[in-house]
Amino acid sequence: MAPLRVLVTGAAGQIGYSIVIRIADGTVFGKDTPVHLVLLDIPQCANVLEGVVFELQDCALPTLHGVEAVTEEKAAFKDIDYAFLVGAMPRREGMERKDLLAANVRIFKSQGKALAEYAKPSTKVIVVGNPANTNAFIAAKYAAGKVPARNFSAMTRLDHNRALAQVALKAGVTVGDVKNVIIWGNHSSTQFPDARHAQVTKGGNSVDAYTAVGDDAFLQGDFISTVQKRGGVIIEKRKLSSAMSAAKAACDHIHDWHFGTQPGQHVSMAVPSDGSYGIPEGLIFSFPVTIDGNTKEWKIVQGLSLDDFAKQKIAVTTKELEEERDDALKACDE
Ligand code: NAX
Repeated sequence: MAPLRVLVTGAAGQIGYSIVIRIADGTVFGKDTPVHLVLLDIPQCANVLEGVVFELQDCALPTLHGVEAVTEEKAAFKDIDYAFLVGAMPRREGMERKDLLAANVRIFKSQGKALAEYAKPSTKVIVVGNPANTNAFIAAKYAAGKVPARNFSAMTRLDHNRALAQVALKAGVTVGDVKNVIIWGNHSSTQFPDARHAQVTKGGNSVDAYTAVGDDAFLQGDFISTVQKRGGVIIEKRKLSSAMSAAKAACDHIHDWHFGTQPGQHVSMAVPSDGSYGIPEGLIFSFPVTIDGNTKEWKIVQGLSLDDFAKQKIAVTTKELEEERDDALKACDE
């Protein structure tokens, strides 16, 4: 079997350091699937990247058939099957939101073009670098005609995993007993973590999360704000942003895209909207999705009921994403 060619950008960074081992050791694509890892970062990080390559070699992993460090997009994107786009321009002190967006538009425009020019048309892309949804939108725009938009996604799986954990803690079960929470919208503080359709296995029975938790005020209050603000709390405590949990979530996302979701389960993934739930078409919006492991195609879960509370929350995150998209499109032309 030819090894899967997997690109990680920003591989000299902190998420990069936690992600590469899980891809290389078979956690993401299985213990029987050989992988060739391509690590991209900016030229100033070439030495750090080389250190990561050496460490991966020193891990002596049978699934890792090759690993290379590159600092140019052409070499990075050539013939890849999967891309973890983690690298992005971080917000520096005094930087306006508009400047940050413009810097990231430049990066993801260039990477979108590189995907179109060098990658396999079947390449599947997860964007982790922030603002993740809008970065994915820009990359997809510039890869159009070669890599279909539905092969682009942004990560909200960390928010999804945080939501599972919060429900489990409150219901007094382990996280494996909770499924089908939903993150709607943007990977930002406007996201809507929704437990209305979640299920919990308790005492051998499957019950809805509202029954299992028995505290509606929590699920419509602290639960939502805890998940929305978790990233900030981690920075406050660790003085660094989430890395271990972000890397694990990115690996969960691609694992499920590659192997499919479990029967009766959905996961949250930001994907181009097809108009479902009234979300404008093309917006990269986090939805509940199921994935067929044979075709590797995702489908947005249809027919979930949304009450006024949910509709209002979804409207807020939709508006934010539309504004981000419009600002990014303006920056594309500048
Ligand atoms: P780090 O600053 O540790 O690493 C980022 C790396 O990207 C650096 O090594 C940098 O040199 C590299 N880089 C910058 N521009 C690049 C380019 N054009 N091509 C290739 N590499 C480039 O950040 P880290 O903590 O690893 O976070 C990475 C990104 O993930 C950030 O944008 C962060 O905001 C975002 N996050 C997204 C999350 C999500 O749920 N979607 C959660 C975690 C994380 O905050």
